[in-house]
Amino acid sequence: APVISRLQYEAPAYAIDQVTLEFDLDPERTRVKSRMQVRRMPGAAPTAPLLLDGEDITLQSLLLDGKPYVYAQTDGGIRLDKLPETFALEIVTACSPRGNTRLSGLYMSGDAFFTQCEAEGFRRITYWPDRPDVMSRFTVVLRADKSIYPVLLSNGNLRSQRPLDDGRLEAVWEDPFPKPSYLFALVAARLVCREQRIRSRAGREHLLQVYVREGDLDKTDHAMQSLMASVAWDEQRFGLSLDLDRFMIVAVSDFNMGAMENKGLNIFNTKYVLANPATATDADYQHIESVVGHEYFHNWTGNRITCRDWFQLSLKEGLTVFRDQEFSQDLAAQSGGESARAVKRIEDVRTLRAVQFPEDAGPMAHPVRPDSYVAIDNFYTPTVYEKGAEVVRMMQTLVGRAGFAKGMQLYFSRHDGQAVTCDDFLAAMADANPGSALDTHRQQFGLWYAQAGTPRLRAQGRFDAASRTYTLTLTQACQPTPGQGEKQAQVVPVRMGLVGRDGAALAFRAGDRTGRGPEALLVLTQPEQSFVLHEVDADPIPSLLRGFSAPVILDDGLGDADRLILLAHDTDPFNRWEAAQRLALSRLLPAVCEGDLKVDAAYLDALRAVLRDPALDPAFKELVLTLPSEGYIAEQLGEIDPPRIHQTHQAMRLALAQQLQADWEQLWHTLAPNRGYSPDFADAGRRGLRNLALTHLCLLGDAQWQGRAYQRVKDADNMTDRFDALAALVGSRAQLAEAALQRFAAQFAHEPLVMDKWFALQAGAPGAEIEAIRALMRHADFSLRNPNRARSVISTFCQGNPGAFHRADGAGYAFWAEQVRALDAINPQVAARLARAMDRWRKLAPPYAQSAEPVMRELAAHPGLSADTREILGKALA
Ligand code: B3K
Ligand code: ZN
Repeated sequence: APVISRLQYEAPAYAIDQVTLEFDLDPERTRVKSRMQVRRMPGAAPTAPLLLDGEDITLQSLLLDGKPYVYAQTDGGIRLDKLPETFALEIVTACSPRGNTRLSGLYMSGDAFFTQCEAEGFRRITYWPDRPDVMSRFTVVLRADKSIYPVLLSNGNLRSQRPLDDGRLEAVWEDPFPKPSYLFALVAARLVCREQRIRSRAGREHLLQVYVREGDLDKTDHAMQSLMASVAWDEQRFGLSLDLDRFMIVAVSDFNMGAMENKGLNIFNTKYVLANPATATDADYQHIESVVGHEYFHNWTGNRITCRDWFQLSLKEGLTVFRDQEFSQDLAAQSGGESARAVKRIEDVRTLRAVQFPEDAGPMAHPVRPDSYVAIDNFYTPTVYEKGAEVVRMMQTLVGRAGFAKGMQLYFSRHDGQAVTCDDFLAAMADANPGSALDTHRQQFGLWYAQAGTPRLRAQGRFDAASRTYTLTLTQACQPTPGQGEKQAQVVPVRMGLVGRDGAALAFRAGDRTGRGPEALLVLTQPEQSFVLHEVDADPIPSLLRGFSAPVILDDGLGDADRLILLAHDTDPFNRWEAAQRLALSRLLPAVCEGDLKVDAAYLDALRAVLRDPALDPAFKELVLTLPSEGYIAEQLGEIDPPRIHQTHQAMRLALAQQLQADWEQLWHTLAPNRGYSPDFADAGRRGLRNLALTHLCLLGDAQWQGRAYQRVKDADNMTDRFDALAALVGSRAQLAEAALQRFAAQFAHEPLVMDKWFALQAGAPGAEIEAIRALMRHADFSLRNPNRARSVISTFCQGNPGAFHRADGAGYAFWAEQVRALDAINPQVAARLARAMDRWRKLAPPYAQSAEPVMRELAAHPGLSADTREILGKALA
């Protein structure tokens, strides 16, 4: 498959102003008639051909202005030459939704029709210039058997609906907004919906709907609440109102990813819609809130202003992740106060470090705005999403919240209705904030879009008592990444403060024009730069990169004593947490390398003090007491021995369980639940910490605590407590684990999303053997075709259970290769994701790397492999 390069971009030669699509829906053979109004773009050569993409569809007829027209076959579609300036084009094609196991284009889930068109699924429905910079007004006519598909949905407004003589139903939908093909959607199914009428701040009435299968209606309340909160938030924070009369969310259980922002008709993985206290955990509730928000926010950032080409994906994704993060922070703060914001920020940074940092250090490292790809689906990555969001966040840090809102306004006034680039967004932000650091350094700031790799910062400070100055010298460097040997210095906003040895915040003055205060924003732009802080009264401990003000790796040069002070006293909650993580790492890393783990009294006392501090949120305590993940530990080491990391990690957890036993017990008793279940910040935080206590107490192997956990699996009144108790039993290899698992499965056999958790818990269990994974795959409810289920077993084992997956005998790798092949034949997108489990193989210690390589090479040589999977393996082996 060819490599597509960013710099090859050419504007489309033809515009399609209007299209009417008629669907005669049939599982085996769906007929699609497309009638387009085509116009040559001003500036395009009169000889320019019209290129239409098409994949896995059969062309039945093609008429130009009502007459058959000759077309040429191309690699991925057809080409029309010698065209008039404007014309009507009518194309009839057929496709087979039942046979579409890739879940891209028009496909079946159970006996219902759904579509997924981003990035390149529309070409699997009809011939079309399937690129985001071609925007059209869509009218959609759907016809299907009324008895099986009583609900027919598409984008925009329902114009009419009527029964036909042949027992079918016909619905006509019209989307008032021009859109690219990737935002097209249809649904034909037997569904029920929860409805809500709302009036916006602007005074307009809207109908919100959440569509699910019969029987799931009692799990739609939270999604609807989240949607209403999203609508209100975007109006309040950015002045962006819902632009449609009707906004629909539809849940489907077979879906490649989380959800999709189709205009007015969001289609969601059931995982991000369905929740009630009996089936969903606190984490599920949170994810639903943020994904509902994310897709809704795309209505402006993505749909009203879209991407010129797929290299600009982060224009909509980075920005929309940033927006959903801010939304969740604001909601958390509403119920949990300001410290809830910090908790959400810490969780987001933890995700970034767990998934994006390794990507940036591995064979798939790419800039936030990639330069080339083979399969665009491979670039829906943590770099484009999460690092992209950090880049947008740095802009906000540099121009302030109000300045950022101004930048958004300018962005919309310039580009509403257009398909634009990441540069356009940066330009609007900088232009709206003249004289800001973003404006001054705009060109250099653009390197965040262009350069891959995580910059490393080193900090060194010197206090001079005589002049009362503290000189902070920062250096930055970035390792080479594939295709980028040399890196230039980037713009790094460093939010910082100074802490005295007594723990008190020290005031200082950062420059001539700033006043004396507890905090400053330093803007590093050089490879090495010194900042002189004035009026410093005592030798300080620097608290750098507060709130994680830039996505970099920081070597702060601090020792244990400094970190203990920061953990106990820093006014920045992020850096308090960070101090705890670093204290844990400085005990874990030597133990992984040399084998003897020391958990000293100073460290334990510090943790105890956090647990006992009545002023701190339970959610924050839980984060402080959660060790860095095994994956994050691995990234700190030159050579990775996953089983050894796992053993050390477990040993440390056991030590914390033993040494803090009295505190865990105390927490268990004092955090007894409020009556009734609410997923709000405060209640979820209490549950989280209490269940962390139970997890540690079970680790002790104490029959009494394991018995309590078993009791909770039996009688908990919500899924969070039930599942956490089950996980505590499985994670501590308790004897009762097996019985608890069986009980749980019997109770939730008819709840697929709960069963996904049950499968995943076992696939991720410490010491899971391959045979146990195969046994899960022989379970009557296992299916390779359902992405959620396949991921719950196979990806959880291969990507989420490093201690068991990496084996000296290489059996894990052989299993992985077998599953990648099997999945690839069904669904390349899902297979390519799984293929990435081996991204970091070159860093593996012997014997792991040695046993991985031949397996990977053999898999890569398999002739039938999809372009998606081939691209991933090719890069890993390059
Ligand atoms: N835009 C979609 C992702 C589409 C993935 C295609 N492989 C979901 C989202 O980011 O909101
Ligand atoms: Zn998105």
